[in-house]
Amino acid sequence: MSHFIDIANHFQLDSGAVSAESHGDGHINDTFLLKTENGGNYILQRINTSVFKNAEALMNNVIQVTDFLKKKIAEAGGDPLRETLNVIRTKEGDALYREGENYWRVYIFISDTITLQTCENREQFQASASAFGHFQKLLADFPADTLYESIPDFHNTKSRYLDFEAAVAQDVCGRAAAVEKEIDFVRSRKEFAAVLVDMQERGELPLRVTHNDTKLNNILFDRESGLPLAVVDLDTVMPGLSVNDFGDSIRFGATYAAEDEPDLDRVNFEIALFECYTRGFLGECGSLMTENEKKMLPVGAMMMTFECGMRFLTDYLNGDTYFKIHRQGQNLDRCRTQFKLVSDMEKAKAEMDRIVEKYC
Ligand code: ADP
Ligand code: GN1
Ligand code: MG
Repeated sequence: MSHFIDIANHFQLDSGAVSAESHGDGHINDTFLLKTENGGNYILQRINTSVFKNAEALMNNVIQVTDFLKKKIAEAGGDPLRETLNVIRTKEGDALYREGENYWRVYIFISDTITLQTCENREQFQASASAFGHFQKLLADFPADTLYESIPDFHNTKSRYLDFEAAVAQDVCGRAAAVEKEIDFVRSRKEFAAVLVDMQERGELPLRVTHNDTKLNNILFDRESGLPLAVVDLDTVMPGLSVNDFGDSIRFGATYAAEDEPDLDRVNFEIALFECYTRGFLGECGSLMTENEKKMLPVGAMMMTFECGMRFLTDYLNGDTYFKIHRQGQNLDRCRTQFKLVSDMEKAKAEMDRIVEKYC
């Protein structure tokens, strides 16, 4: 504890740090709620440098993006201190504090908010869609070429497939034999994995500045109004496909089950939630999207769900080195929920197409 406080005191806080408690349910960074003598609240994060190889370039992205968003929020009469992340610098004026191999950063804690680990109702999910759609719209004229690619090939499902095959071949933990069913599930969709990447390479889908990690718990909802207040976790903002931002929200939120629910009978793709999200997302940024983008939204949902399941399986085979786990087998459970959702979506594809058409 005192170590975290020492780290925190390198930043320009309102007064001395007094406590740092583990906070949130992110799978990547180490996040702490930091409190100070004067009652100040901050988020202290240790950046996961095995995932983000260049913490300095990453923070440069975050600063550029948040400065840009703050201007837009202020122009619209919003509160830039609550509606996006605000970086607190070190006493030397840097965006990061480096301690050996570790890189730390501090944000203003956006108080009186909640994060949801599963969707509770349709209205809430539709509101989250508007928030991510609005985020996409705000970044429509952000200069994409100034962004560093914080994780190369992040949503390149073709290279994700190769990573998966490498993990099966190496089988470092001897786990492959017991997950043959899941391995076959991925292999039988090898061609599908290429669909969106190929379209982008052929120029049929445009690259935009996207969030790339649009799960529900990366939105802070105002505790009082229940409405989305801020989109957080901006580490993966970089050029990407709008259909993937849409799709990643669907994979996490269009079910009432948790991402790691072990009982697959409880994991169902909810078409009504898909419809709410489609309505909210297209309502905000549909006018910016091309016909191909709109048409491929259901494929985006299937692709992100498939990709995430494949990534969880790959990590399980590799010995759980990427996604944080809190119990044995958690990445395999996460993989299975995703594959159950993919199967459901495959059956519901015609209905998803019809819904998208309705809101275009
Ligand atoms: P990870 O990359 O590990 O997912 P996040 O940046 O998403 O880390 O942070 C983890 C959680 O911490 C978020 O889901 C959210 O609940 C909370 N959080 C992050 N930033 C803030 C903030 N500025 N104010 C309040 N809560 C925050
Ligand atoms: C990670 O950081 P977090 O927990 O918001 C991951 C996403 C996955 C998600 C699965 C940088 O998101 O890509 O979809 O877990 N983020 C990174 O829940 O890999
Ligand atoms: Mg997160």
